[in-house]
Amino acid sequence: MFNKILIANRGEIALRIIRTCKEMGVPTVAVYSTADKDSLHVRFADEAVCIGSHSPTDSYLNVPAIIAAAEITNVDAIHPGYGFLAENANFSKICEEHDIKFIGPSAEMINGMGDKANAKATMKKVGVPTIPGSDGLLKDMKEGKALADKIGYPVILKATAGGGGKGMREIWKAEDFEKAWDLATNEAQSSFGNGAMYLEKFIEEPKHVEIQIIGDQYGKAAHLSERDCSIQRRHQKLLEETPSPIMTDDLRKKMGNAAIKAAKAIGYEGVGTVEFLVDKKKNFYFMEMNTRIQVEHPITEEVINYDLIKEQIKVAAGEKISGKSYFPKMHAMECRINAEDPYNNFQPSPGKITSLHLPGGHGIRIDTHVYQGYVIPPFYDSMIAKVIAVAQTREETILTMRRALEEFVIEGVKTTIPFHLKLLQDKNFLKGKYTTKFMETFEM
Ligand code: MV4
Repeated sequence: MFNKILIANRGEIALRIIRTCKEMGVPTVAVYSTADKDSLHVRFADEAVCIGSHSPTDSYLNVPAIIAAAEITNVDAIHPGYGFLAENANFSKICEEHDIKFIGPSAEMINGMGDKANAKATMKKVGVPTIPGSDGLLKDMKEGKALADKIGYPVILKATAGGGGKGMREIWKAEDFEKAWDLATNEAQSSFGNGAMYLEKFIEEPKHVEIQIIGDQYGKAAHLSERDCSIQRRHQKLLEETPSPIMTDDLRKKMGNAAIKAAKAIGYEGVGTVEFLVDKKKNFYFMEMNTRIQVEHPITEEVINYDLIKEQIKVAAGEKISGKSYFPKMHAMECRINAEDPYNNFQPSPGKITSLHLPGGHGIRIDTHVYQGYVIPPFYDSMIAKVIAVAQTREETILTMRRALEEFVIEGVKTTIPFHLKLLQDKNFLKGKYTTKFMETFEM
């Protein structure tokens, strides 16, 4: 096991990692920006090092400062959490060059999956279902248009360097192709410095269902069932649940096995997520692979009784996994509580939390770094808490979640709590009938 772990992150995920490290008897080092000097991750870690100003590029993305903090404190591993440097191949490589274990995959693996057309080609080669479309990258607009005419509209252009919806354009008719091509390539070029595109048939009103996986350093891999993440707004997830309302035992086995095949094909090490789109006929297609621990990991932990961070650290330290997969015994849901105003286009609402009462009781887990008097800085993402409800059935989970959200008192900032309470009353949501288009028509 590691002697000491540095956590290159902030907020609730830094706390989440510190808590597991404590249980494992592994000392921790927090790094923090000047804006985070009063944060709980700084207080809960055994040591803390200030690495720069409030600006992420100066602190949580500042590789030389983080490596310097790691060397000074003599850690032998770095946990990147999610966001920031978690999927930065260069950072993974620099850690390796400094003999510090990056708790996550190698630079090659991150690059291989970070290039979306390459990831798709890798999956197609080993027999994981992919969406019909171009064979790799498109040479030019003309090639794309000819292919779109052949496979039929609607189609979607995707930036190979993309993800999170940037550099992506739906195209519904041939005459719109050229304009969409220009918009997508320009956006990808300016966002990622890479305008390369691939093309797919557009799947209408899909579900976003992802499979959690874990792989060890010896070629073993297992799946840990699915999460339904279809409730998103502008590619930001708001609520996730497991099992997915559309899941069947048969579909879970098929998707789970596809995800294991994906992991084994690339010799995946660590925890990861294989994202799929599921169409109306329950055909599923590989979309992307995330090579990090994700925000919504707790719902999986709750339904299979498994500490994903602990297992992630263990495989990074070279421990073996049994290779058996896990199937849900419970139902769980996560509501992301963001400091945003749901009545005003989800505008960020940073500032001081003047009053706070967190819910609790049976079936409720709260992952948060905030406390009464805490000032939410405007420089980072607006998620301030995750309310996770777990119960035997979906119906009971919804009742527990509603009860918890009603108990939640927070003053001084606006939050997404009223949105969640409304969502949990929506007729279609209650029936489990929702796709990635759900939020486009949802009215507060
Ligand atoms: C798609 C799609 C429909 N058809 N691909 C969105 C982000 C990126 N990871 C892929 N995305 C999509 N790819 C085909 N061929 C629809 C989306 C999509 C989406 C996917 C998952 C969750 C929310 C979404 C919202 C809009 C579009």
